[in-house]
Amino acid sequence: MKTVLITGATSGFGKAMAEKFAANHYRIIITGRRGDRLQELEKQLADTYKVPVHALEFDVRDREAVFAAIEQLPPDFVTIDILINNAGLALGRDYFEDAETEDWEIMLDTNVKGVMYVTKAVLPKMIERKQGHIINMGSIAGKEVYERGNGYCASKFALDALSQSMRVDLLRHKIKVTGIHPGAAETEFSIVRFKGNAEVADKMYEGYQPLTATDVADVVYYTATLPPHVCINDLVLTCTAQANSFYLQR
Ligand code: NDP
Ligand code: 8X3
Repeated sequence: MKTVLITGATSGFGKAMAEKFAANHYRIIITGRRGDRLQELEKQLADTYKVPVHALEFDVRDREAVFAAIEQLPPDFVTIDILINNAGLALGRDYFEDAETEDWEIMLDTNVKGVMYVTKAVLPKMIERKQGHIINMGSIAGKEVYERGNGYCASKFALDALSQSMRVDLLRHKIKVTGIHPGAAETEFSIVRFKGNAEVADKMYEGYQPLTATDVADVVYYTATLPPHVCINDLVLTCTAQANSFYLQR
């Protein structure tokens, strides 16, 4: 039985991926900051799919907490085959001059440094075994900028560079690295971005059919289950109503 660690599994893509992998008999490690949701999902996956599930509660920005959590994994869960760096967020949608510097800090710390910490903590065992797959959840916002996307776009462009760097550096250890770049998908992403303003968040998905978390989870699962000699390096997916970063047909 293979083991997958999914960061940011309390909602959206991460939760859908946990369900997809559990349904396909993977051993699951789920992470996030909201302990109540983690507990609920741990129970749901174990009860429904009868697979071993372990929940780790930590903030990916907290370097010490990240390393401590990975070090404390129970013996059955230490051999991680697939790491999905999914935890991330956007905060604010303002012109550069109006954007909050604190929002920039949080996005860069979470979307870039958080991925570096978690990956560095998980890597030693993958290197030892000379196998593993790291999947980083980028964004179409990391391929092309859009108006008022400044800090979020910068964080996802940086993550794209990081995925490319990891792929080159980890090649000699036979570790696959995949960057996945979804376009607009309806999750809690916009509620978080607009700081709880559901009315503004809902408008983001009006008049067209966005991606769902399940659509993204299915694509990630496909990427993760290809034969050992095949690696999708980089994959952009959008709903059919979207082309490029913010061109939507409504
Ligand atoms: P959600 O808001 O639904 O989920 C985000 C997840 O990230 C939650 O589980 C949250 O858990 C976790 N998270 C956020 N900050 C931290 C942190 N500091 N430490 C630990 N966990 C954290 O959004 P999505 O599912 O849509 O987003 C998942 C990823 O996909 C993100 O990286 C996002 O940038 C990216 N993405 C989203 C798109 C979209 O349109 N929805 C499109 C392209 C990419 P908790 O709050 O419990 O910590
Ligand atoms: C989230 C997608 O286009 O809202 O990464 O930035 S977008």
